[in-house]
Amino acid sequence: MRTQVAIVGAGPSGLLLGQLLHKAGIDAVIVERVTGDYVLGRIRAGILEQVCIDLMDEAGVGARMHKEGLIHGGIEMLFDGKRHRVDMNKLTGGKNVMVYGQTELTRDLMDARAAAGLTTVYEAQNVAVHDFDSTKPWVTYEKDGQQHRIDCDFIAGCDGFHGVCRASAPRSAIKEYEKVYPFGWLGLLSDTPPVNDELIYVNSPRGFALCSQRSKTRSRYYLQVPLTDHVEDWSDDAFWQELKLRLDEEARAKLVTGPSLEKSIAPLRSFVTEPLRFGRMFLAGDAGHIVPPTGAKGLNLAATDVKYLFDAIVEFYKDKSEAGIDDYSRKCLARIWRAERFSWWFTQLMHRFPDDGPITAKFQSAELDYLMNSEAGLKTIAENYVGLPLDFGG
Ligand code: RFL
Ligand code: PHB
Repeated sequence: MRTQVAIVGAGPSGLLLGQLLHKAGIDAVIVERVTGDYVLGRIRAGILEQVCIDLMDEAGVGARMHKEGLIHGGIEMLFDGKRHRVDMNKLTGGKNVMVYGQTELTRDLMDARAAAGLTTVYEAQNVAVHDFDSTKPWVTYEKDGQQHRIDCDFIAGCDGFHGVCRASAPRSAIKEYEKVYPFGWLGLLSDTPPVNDELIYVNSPRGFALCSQRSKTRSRYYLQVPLTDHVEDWSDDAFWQELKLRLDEEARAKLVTGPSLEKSIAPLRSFVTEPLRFGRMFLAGDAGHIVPPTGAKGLNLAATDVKYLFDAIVEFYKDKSEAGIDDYSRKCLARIWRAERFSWWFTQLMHRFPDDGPITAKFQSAELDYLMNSEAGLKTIAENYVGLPLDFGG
């Protein structure tokens, strides 16, 4: 098989890139290790920045998102038993975020791809990337016991943190930066009305908690838990009990509990690969970087990588120029490090670190108190949370 762009991975990055390329008349094939249902079963991000919303529109798949997504102009911060609102809309001159689950965004992209009759090879085994240091790279995979080959101009590594593309880059050409946090997030999804109209980020003596949502009738909650905890050890009741202990009086009284639809523990990690380009192979999304979810940046960063990669590929075919692909890594990394910094800072501000003494909790309280009472402090949170503009800093 021959295509212009071989995309490895049918998560949000791969599907969004595939859809944008299709709209621009550029041919792409996606190979994915698992089934489409498996991809849809992974409950992950829930907050879209405007850049991500705009890209869904550019890809022509924004209709359901605009109908069902919930616009949020603020978040609440709970610490020392009191809630404070960050009016992001006012602080950023009218910017908002949207509550729309990664599952829904992925489903919209999958449906559009199927409707356009584009090729996605699900359950592709032993995907391998070849000769990406030449102008004739190729990808192989096995399916139903048969070996297949895709010849292409470019390989897009959209295969997540555990993918094959980054792992295939020469070790001598790659530098990786990593911080693993000493706790995880236990998430619970339930068909119960959210406890609050807006998200509540909680710094409590028992650890971090987050009250999020997917719709007016579906809630997503998270608890900071030790890395040694197993999801099987957390009954729904135990989860709700612990969440209540981390909330304020009003939220405790308002919280509606119910059976979980999904429960899982995610580890927290900051991770960046440099560079993101190896000849004719590019890394995008979680394949190149991971943020702890505290700043809700993972999916949004993936979307901006895709935007930059898409623009560069279009420039290559339409203008016969390699300037865009030559600049891809630098441009992405500038934005990635800004989001990495914010996610790391927000994580250390809001969590209990097992090796830190009581003084750290006091520092956190004092910092939160400062932030909530300073226009500059509030603005710092707001402008990072809604997402820095694409042209920030040049
Ligand atoms: P994905 O979604 O991991 O998709 C990669 C796809 O590549 C496939 N793949 C392969 N295909 C072929 N051959 C191989 N060898 C392959 N290896 C892997 C995988 O099966 C998969 O389908 O990466 P992508 O597309 O870059 O999207 C990134 C986002 O998914 C990610 O940034 C966010 O979900 C991160 N994240 C969260 N972000 C938020 O903003 N808020 C959250 O609440 C949030 N929760 C999470 C998360 C990430 C998690 N992970 C990765 C463990 C919770 C979890 C558990
Ligand atoms: C979510 O709804 O899953 C979510 C929202 C905000 C975050 C992380 C996760 O910071």
